[in-house]
Amino acid sequence: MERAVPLDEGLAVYFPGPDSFTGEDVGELHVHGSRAVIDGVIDELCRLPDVRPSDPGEFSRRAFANGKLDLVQAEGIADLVAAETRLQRIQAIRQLQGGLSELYDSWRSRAITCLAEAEASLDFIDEADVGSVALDPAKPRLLASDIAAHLDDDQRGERLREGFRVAVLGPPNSGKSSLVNLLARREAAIVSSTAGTTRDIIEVHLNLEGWPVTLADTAGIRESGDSIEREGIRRALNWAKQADVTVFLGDLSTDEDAAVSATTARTLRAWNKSDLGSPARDPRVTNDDVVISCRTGEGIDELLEALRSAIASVGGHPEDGLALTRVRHRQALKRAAEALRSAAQVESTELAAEELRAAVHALGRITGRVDVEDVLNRVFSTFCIGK
Ligand SMILES: Nc1nc2c(ncn2[C@@H]2O[C@H](COP(=O)(O)OP(=O)(O)OP(=O)(O)O)[C@@H](O)[C@H]2O)c(=O)[nH]1
Ligand SMILES: [Mg+2]
Repeated sequence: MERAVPLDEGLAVYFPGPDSFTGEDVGELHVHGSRAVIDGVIDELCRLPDVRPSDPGEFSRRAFANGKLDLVQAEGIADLVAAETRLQRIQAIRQLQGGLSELYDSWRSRAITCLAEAEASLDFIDEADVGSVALDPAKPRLLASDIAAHLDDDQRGERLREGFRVAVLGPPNSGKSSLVNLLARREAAIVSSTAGTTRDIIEVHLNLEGWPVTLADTAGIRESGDSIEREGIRRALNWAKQADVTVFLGDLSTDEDAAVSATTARTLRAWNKSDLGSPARDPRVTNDDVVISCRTGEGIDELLEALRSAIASVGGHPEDGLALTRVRHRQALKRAAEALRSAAQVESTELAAEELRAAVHALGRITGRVDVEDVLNRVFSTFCIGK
């Protein structure tokens, strides 16, 4: 028989409620992080009666149930765990600390005030002093426009959470793959002097001074008889349509005029192979363009700076104000703003009250103030286990 051997040497910490993360009494075991140690400890623990592994997000869900956090803060935790860059971290920690929750709750309480006024005027409808407590339609209208201003943000918070999409487009052989490899600092894409090398989209992830960026190397754009290459070009243009910024990379060593106009996103023009061409005398190069060489590294810092500033101009800065971070919030806010606008318009106070109740409910669902079992299941199931 195998002799009993300890599983690990570790640390046990006891957090008594209600000051623990979940509000309950919590014990933590700190062990060495290898697969074998973790599996061994979990197997042993699960032999005990009433012990089971936690579900994804279960700790945060308990903290929510015990009033330690609201739903928006809980989502802030998930974002903090997933944050890959400094600016993503700043946005997530601000959300965790309750900035967005305060904003949404303040809107909810303004909607409740409107509702109370509408209901009060309904209650006193038969009495002599009707009118003294009537709902002033300017109030829901103003609240709706405050919410609309928050919604009209170019989705900068959501983009920062998800990362900015930057497409590198250009004619075949201009050095798109060379540029992507240089920025990614690895040989992600095949580089060759054969025009039409890249067909599939190759995505690499960059941290551009805190901005999370997905950079895509794409197939060179040209009229092609090859069906696989044509499919690559179709994908390239498609990806670029969804991009926040497009880098158009021209080739100074050829004099072909290669304009790509298929993208709606903001476009940065760069010309590669300055070591072979003479950009100063090239009529295609304008003052706004960046001249680079992937071979010598010339102009690469300048290109990165131009890219960073293009992204910053679509992205804003998480410290400049509270940005909407999730589609879930956006949908609820849209619903609330619509209901508030109707409340300001309808003739009957009864209908106005109905709309205001819908607005209060929609705003309450964001932070989880109202009964939202369906929302809870959706939110917490995206968490990782142990959070
Ligand atoms: N002299 C010089 N050659 C370069 C430079 N950048 C890339 N090249 C060369 O140009 C050729 C094409 O480079 P790629 O990076 O494969 O070009 P691409 O735009 O990805 O080409 P496709 O995938 O075919 O569209 C290769 O032989 C590279 O070594 C540069 O700055 N100077
Ligand atoms: Mg390529």
